[in-house]
Amino acid sequence: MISAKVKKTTADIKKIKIQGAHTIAVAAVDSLSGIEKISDIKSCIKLLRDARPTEPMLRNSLDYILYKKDSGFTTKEAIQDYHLMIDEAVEHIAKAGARRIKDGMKIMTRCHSSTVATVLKRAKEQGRVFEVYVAEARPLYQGRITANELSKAGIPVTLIVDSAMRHYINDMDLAMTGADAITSDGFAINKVGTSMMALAAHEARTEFGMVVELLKFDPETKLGEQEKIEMREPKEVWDKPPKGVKVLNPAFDVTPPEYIHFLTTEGGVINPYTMLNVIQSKYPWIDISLA
Ligand code: RUB
Repeated sequence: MISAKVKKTTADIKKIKIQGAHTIAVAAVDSLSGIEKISDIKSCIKLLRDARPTEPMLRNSLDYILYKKDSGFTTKEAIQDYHLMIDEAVEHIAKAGARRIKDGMKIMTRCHSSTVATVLKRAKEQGRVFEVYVAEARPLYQGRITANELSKAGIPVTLIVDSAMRHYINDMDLAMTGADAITSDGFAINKVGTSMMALAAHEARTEFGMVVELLKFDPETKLGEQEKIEMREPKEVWDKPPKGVKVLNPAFDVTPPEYIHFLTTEGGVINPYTMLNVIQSKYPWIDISLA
């Protein structure tokens, strides 16, 4: 049986009422609370894991709950354990990420990544003085969530449209985003337009990095699967386009590893090519060989 809470959470994830890889994964795991029967858990997980296709952290997190249930944990214990693991991961990322933020820096980011926001807020709490340019991430403008959150934390923020990223990148000391997925060959998938930001940063010789939990690694890519790019409704871009005009709305794009200077993870600051090794030692329960 699928609970009303799981149905609602799945719907909210699909509609982007719940957004960002980390928040999606945590909401999905939390929605399993109170469901103990393994057959019910499996039905709920089946529904939740496909709520958005480009979200390995969602799938890895749900797999973790199943793994813990198989090891004899109650659902409540498995969820508590998951929270401990994920909170510890974010704490490591916040510490390592904040170290890279120096006084006087101008930093560009885009869309809304809770992980990026946590790093920037941590640097601010530590007394660092810096400012952030946020690209808005049309069509759903999640950049406004970031701008609002950082501004409330007392960080000076400037909002720009996505197409102004290259115009301002020369003024930046650092460009930094979150990620939804990292593949076995080190490619990173994040909100569509991120690859343009990385490209502009590369051209301007501005450092570009990502702050990312290791659970965003997609084990299926180890077997040669390509990360699926979610296609969203065209009407998010243009509600009623004129007849004859086709609208495409990919949610994400792919940034090649050669444009990514660092990945700040709970396993340390690494380059994208080494993600596989780090995740294997940190989370051996992710069955990479048989994925
Ligand atoms: C959000 C997005 C975020 C990543 C990382 O896209 O691309 O950068 O999910 O976020 P959407 P986090 O709004 O379509 O979900 O660091 O919070 O996991």
